[in-house]
Amino acid sequence: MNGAELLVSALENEGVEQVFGIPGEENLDIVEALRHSRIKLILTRHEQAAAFMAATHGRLTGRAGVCLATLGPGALNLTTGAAHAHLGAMPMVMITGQKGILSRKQAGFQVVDIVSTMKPLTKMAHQILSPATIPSIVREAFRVAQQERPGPVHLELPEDIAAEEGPRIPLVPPHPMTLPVAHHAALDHAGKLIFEAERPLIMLGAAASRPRLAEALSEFVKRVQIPFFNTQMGKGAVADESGLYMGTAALSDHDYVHQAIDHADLIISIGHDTVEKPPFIMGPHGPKVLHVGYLPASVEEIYFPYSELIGDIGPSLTLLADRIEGKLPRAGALLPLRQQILARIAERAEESRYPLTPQRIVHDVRQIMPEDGIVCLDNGMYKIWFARNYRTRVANTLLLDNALATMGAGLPSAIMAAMLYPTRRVLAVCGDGGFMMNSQELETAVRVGVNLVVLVLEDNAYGMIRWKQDAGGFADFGMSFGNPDFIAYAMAYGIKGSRVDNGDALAPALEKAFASGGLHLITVPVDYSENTRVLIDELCDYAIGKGE
Ligand SMILES: Cc1ncc(C[n+]2csc(CCOP(=O)(O)OP(=O)(O)O)c2C)c(N)n1
Ligand SMILES: [Mg+2]
Repeated sequence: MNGAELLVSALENEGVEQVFGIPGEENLDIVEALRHSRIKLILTRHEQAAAFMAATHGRLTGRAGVCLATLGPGALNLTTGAAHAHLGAMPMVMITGQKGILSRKQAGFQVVDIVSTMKPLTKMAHQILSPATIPSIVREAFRVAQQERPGPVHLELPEDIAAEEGPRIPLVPPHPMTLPVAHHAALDHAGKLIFEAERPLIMLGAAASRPRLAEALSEFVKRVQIPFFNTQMGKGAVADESGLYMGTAALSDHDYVHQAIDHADLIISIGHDTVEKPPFIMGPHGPKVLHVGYLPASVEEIYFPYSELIGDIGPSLTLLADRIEGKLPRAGALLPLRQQILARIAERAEESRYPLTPQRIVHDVRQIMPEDGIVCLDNGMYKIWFARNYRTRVANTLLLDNALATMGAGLPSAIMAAMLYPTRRVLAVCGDGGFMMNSQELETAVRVGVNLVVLVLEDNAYGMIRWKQDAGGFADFGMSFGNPDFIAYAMAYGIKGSRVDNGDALAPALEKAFASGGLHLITVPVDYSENTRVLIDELCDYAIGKGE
């Protein structure tokens, strides 16, 4: 058994079903071992997309996704995906090749110190030096990637170690892990804080969206009846039909949801990760924050909790609810603000203007997506609108990256979601800038045969930056570009393309595409004048009205 075969059986031992990537000649032993295994090799058209797909696998299942690349250039193409998984806490294992380490027959050709490159982008980066260590290193890689706080791990397998024959080394069986639950003294203290609060408010952050947490979290909110809001990456963690949803903090301040935040005297911050763009700015006179997390909070200028409840979040919250359920007469103190906040957010969502307003686009997408449908966003201006306006009912049904916030991840993550959930509707929403960063993956989507609709928002610009330019008083300069004919582009991949040509045509186009199955690309022109009208002028007037 050679090193590559041992590596692939160690991957099988971890339950890996697919490996995404682009091999190079240094990976050929691994490719050969994959050919004889149960694991599918899914080629992508850029390594970055393979990493985004593997990261999304980890995010949606809690089990690390695996991607593969060659040495040097291929490995370097994984780095943005590594950072996306690292900041976004998505379990992923990256495997890259390397020239032989026992001799240097090609001298320095294509050799880059990838392990050092990957170190700051991962939880662990290792070069494998002998086949004998493979079973334990692979087990350790998956353990590290999947345990809290999850993230990426990098393993480099040099080609001579991959080819080296040796005895069959026993694999290390994975075992289920039970995390420690918060200490009873911390639970008592947290219970006391909540009991004493006049106007408590729950915030659901990125870690609240861990797949295994959904049920316990919804149960906690239902039992304590305290209203909640979420960060962008905490969206969907508790169904907003609970009657307790107060909004999403897509901006850091001055949005309508901040009315509730500003009035709260205690924020129970569940799973907040400070990699996210701040959902609110803590200051000395604001509400107290109780941090509930798998791990202690990292203290920042704008986040410094008053108290912490650390441990496995689900069971800890169950114990907390046992202490306070039914004993909180002021639990709903902030609820009277709810209706007004949500009504303001919903304004103008049904206007027939053409090009379409972002509010209308979000509204129409919501109409067509079933409760469990998954919307995967790329990065652009529309992300703020979706985060703010899209109402989620099921955990992990609005996938967005508010951590690295990289462009180019929308399409690959949607392909992964569609592969994992073939019977659910999956929609990728991309700007015309971000879509073109990984649009070549349409071919991957065609080849793997997913049902997927890709919605491209056309403004012929890097709209988000153009808006920031405008908001910052800069001249409109350097942000516009031309686009290919997206319908012809779709046709070139053998998929159906269509263009929304009036203000009421988006929902029917989406419905038709989903109903007919397969892969579709729809383009819709977007009117971004709403960015300034709502997100600057209207919110500014609102802040002035409050006397700020
Ligand atoms: C890889 C990468 N490059 C640059 C940026 C900075 N950036 C954020 S949004 C944005 C514009 C996105 O344009 P587009 O995809 O067309 O979406 P729009 O805002 O126009 O809707 C840019 C350049 C980024 N986040 N990621
Ligand atoms: Mg654009």
